[in-house]
Amino acid sequence: MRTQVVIVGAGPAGLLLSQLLHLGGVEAVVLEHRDRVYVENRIRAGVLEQATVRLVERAGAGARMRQEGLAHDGIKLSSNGEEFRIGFSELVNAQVLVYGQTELTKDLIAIAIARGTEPIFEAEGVRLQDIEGDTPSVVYSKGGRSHHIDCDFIAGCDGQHGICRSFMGTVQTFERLYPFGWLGIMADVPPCDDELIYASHDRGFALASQRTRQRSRYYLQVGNDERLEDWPDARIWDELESRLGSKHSASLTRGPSIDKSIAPLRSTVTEPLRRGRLFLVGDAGHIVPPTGAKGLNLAAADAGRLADGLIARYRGGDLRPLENYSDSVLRHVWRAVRISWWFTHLTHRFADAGPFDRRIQAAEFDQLRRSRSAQILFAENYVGIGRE
Ligand code: FAS
Ligand code: PHB
Repeated sequence: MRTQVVIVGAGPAGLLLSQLLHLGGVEAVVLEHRDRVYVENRIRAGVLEQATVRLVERAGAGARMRQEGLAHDGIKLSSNGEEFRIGFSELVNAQVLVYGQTELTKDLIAIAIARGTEPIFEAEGVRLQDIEGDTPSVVYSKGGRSHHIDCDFIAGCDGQHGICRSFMGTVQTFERLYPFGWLGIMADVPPCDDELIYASHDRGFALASQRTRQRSRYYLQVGNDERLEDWPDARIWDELESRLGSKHSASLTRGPSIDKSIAPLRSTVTEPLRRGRLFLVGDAGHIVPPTGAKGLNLAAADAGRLADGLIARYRGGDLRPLENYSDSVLRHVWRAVRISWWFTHLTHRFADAGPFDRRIQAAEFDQLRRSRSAQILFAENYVGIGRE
């Protein structure tokens, strides 16, 4: 088999890249080691920046997103129950769209099937060959048969646990592990507020998010040693009520969880993001804590940049966008890593933080509450530094 680009991974990065390339006249094959049901039901992110919305629409997959996505003009921040709002529209004339990554994945797979570019699911044992040469190739097996694909380029879109990073040879890895994780719960109950609430509390961080007006998504900061079985629904609802503050006690509708998980928080960046004909895209190249809602949006931005570079190369032979891929993506990634690191430090409880650190956190919250220019900077960072 021969194609122009092999894409490893059918998450948002791989699926978006595949459709943008297809529309740009570049042939691609997507290899995914899970089955379609698993991929379409993975619960992850929920906030799309405007740049991401534009890329999904450019890929022709934006109809349901536009119809069902919830436009948000601002978010609320709370410190020990004292709450204030940061209005994106009035501060920076921008919004974000609340639309589950799960739904976005379904939309991208549906459009791929409609265009005859469906990913190859349950592709196992993916291995990359000759990525430094002019004739790279990818081998995999499916249903007991092995397959070989000759190609020009390989996009490693296989996420934080993927294999493509292991073919990058000598790289620099920058890592910050956080001493806590997020316990996430999904429930078919109305959200406690019409906007997202990021709550910093002496007991720990909490986030009130949503998927629809009838489906809520909440998170609690928990220790890295915490186990899901120690968190029955009732304990989660009680802790959310404590951390979100009494203002939301009446509006915090409880109900049975339809999904519950604990994910560790960390920042990781791999440099460079290219080796010969192999490019790392999205989580395969960088991970950020979900505090700033950047992970999915970074993956989409990477996919857009690589698509533009590959289309330019095939259309007219201009290699400069491809040559600039790693540096331009890393500039954007480090800005998002800093924002996510800063917002995590502002809102979470660190066990080794003493009274001095907590006063600094309180002073930072106070400046954000009082200073319009601090709120403008926050809003610019949250709604998306987009693509320069
Ligand atoms: P993905 O991990 O989404 O996709 C990689 C794909 O590659 C997967 O389908 C995987 O099955 C496949 N794959 C892996 N190895 C393979 C192999 N060897 N061969 C073939 N295929 C392979 N971001 C936010 O903004 N907000 C959040 O709230 C948030 N919550 C998250 C919760 C969890 C538990 C996790 C893990 C991440 C979360 N993220 C969140 C980040 C997340 O949304 C990612 O940024 C986003 O999924 C990145 O998309 P991709 O780069 O496509 O990687
Ligand atoms: C979510 O709804 O999953 C979500 C929203 C905002 C974040 C993280 C996760 O910062």
